[in-house]
Amino acid sequence: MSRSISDGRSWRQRCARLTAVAGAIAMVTACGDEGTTGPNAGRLGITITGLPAGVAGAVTITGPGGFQFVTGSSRELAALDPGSYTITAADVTGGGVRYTATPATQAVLVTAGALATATPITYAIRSVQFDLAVHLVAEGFTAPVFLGAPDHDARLFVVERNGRIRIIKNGTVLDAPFLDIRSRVNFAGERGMLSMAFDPQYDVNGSFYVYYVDLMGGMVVERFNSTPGSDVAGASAGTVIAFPHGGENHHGGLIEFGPDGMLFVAPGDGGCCGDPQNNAQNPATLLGKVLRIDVRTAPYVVPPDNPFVNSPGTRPEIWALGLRNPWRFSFDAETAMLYIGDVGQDMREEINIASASAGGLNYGWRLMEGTACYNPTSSCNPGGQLVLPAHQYLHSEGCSVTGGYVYRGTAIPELTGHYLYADYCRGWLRSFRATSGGVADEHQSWAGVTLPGTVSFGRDGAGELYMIAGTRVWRIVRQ
Ligand SMILES: [Ca+2]
Repeated sequence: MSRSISDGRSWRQRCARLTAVAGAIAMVTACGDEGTTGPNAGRLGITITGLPAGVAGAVTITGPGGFQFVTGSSRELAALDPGSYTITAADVTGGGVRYTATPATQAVLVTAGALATATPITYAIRSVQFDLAVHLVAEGFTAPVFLGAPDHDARLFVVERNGRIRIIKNGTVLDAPFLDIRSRVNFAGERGMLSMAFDPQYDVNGSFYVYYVDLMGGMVVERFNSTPGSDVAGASAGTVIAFPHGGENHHGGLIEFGPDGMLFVAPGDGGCCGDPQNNAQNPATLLGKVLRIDVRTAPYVVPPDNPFVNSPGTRPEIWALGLRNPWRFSFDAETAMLYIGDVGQDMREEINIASASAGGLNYGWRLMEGTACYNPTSSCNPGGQLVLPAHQYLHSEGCSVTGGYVYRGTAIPELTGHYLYADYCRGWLRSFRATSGGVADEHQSWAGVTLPGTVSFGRDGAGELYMIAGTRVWRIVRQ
């Protein structure tokens, strides 16, 4: 699959052609001026090797005057303005195999009347020659269920499902909890305090949010104010949003701010079996959805660009629908993508990927479980409107997906951009990297990690990732 937009002619010819086709002034600007001819023109030779037939490279050459050219194969560029040119070679995929280029970037000086030659770009199959492991960070927690930290904060905040937040500081669990609202949290079965999120302005306002099941069985997002950097939370600033649930399971469990600064909340479908109330497809309830609200003011407001603000009968807080128990979701700010691990019914565990700005998507439940019809058992997606998972696995491989994060830390550079997830029963750790189109690619199974009972991942202030199982918190490291 070629990503090249070149046609073998000089860049000046290509620009003229594209301009004629597109009729766009912008394209003329993007191409720079009319180029250089005669004795003042320079040339640049590009060599691309290592790819099998039918797989094109992805090499971008930029230079003076807004010059830009993309090629998938070796070629010589002519009629170039003298100056410094930057050559960037991106990874490509062919036949399910990813190829990485060396050098990935280089600068070449083009001089008048001469041929400059770039260092040959060699593609090779990307290989992983290491494994991951986990190192114990701390233990002895009561039903730890989540871990987070403000950006660039060295502390780790561990949410205990009974209603406390504990701090790990300099490798030690502090005696005094950061927060203790056990008297208000329904801690039984799957219920409890399930996650927390730091305000995007935490370093200024010290605010954070918790998501829990209250004593009446309802779902609550509550805001607390504190002094930034303090090891003890301040007073409650009140309920942000609350809504009934009443079921014994499928509360969802995560709250997180998106790259847009809005708070996302993902409640489960209300519990039981097969979503008997059909909540996930019911636009009048918040259950089985992803919600998006603006909490910069109290009470919260619905962002005007939410997808259903003008749809009568649909709760305007709804960002996405058709979810069963989106226990863990996360944003990858780098690519502005949303990953949702949706726990399946009896057959299929799934991970969904979408642009963080794509509202109104229907992820299918209870019409579908993963890629299969559920209820009804056939003709469940006649219009093709439902969003199918980017990845699923069957219950022959596990029982319940624990969604994780895209790795953006610095300790394991090879893992950068890869999404990690686990299975609660089997305790395996796997990863994939999503293409820009949201397709799961480069699947890896990390044999060095087996942690049955992995209930959640965590992410610290530097982007390193953690796994939580039993009473323990583990850090994911390179083996
Ligand atoms: Ca689905």
